[in-house]
Amino acid sequence: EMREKPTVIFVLGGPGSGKGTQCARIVENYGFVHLSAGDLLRAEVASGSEHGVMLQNMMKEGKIVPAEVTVGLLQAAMAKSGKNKFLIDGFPRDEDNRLTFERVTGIIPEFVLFFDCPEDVMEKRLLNRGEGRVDDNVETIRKRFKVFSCQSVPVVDYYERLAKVRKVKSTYPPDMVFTNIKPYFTKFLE
Ligand code: UP5
Ligand code: MG
Repeated sequence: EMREKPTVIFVLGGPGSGKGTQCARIVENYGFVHLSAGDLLRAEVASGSEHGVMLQNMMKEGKIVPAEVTVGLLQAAMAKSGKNKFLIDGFPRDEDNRLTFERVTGIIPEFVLFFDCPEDVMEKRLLNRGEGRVDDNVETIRKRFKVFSCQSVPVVDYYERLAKVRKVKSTYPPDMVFTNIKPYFTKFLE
């Protein structure tokens, strides 16, 4: 039996722009599976895998880990879910991530949901998050901002040229941000 190619939506935006917060709402309302690349990497570190120490050190510096690792984790999580509609949160973060995902999975995203938020707002949110993440300190947050603007924004620009970016301002309260996202998902109502 032929299996349909999965539907993938990439969810991008700076550190603390609200990707995880809004993905949880999209999952509740539109039946997507939420795959946060960062969460998968943190789970890999916690599991004590062979790459764990290297991954933890790179994340502590705000660096983008090798694409093969992230794509491998995403692919495994997609297969394991048994589902066919995915929100891939915080990925692809650079050109190599994007090309590796495309080459390995053959999947082209339906669109890119992009959260637009100024750095001062994101920095305050991250410093108040209180989940004990190794990268939620002022020094690492500023490195993450730099990596985001130098390496991730060009990926957003690439999809912008393909008219695939759906941009939402995420400085408003979470309910209001979600209201502004909904129109992009009406076609996925079950
Ligand atoms: N909050 C959220 N929305 C709010 C709103 N509208 N108003 C007020 N407060 C709001 O939100 C952050 C905080 O803000 C929370 O306390 C929330 O309650 C509040 P959250 O939804 O968690 O924001 P998010 O955008 O998900 O922030 P996150 O820190 O997760 O984003 P990053 O992109 O920095 O982190 P990620 O986990 O994706 O990646 C971490 C690291 O992993 C990277 O730096 C990198 O080193 C590595 N990585 C890779 O190498 N490759 C990958 O593909 C992915 C990650
Ligand atoms: Mg997140």
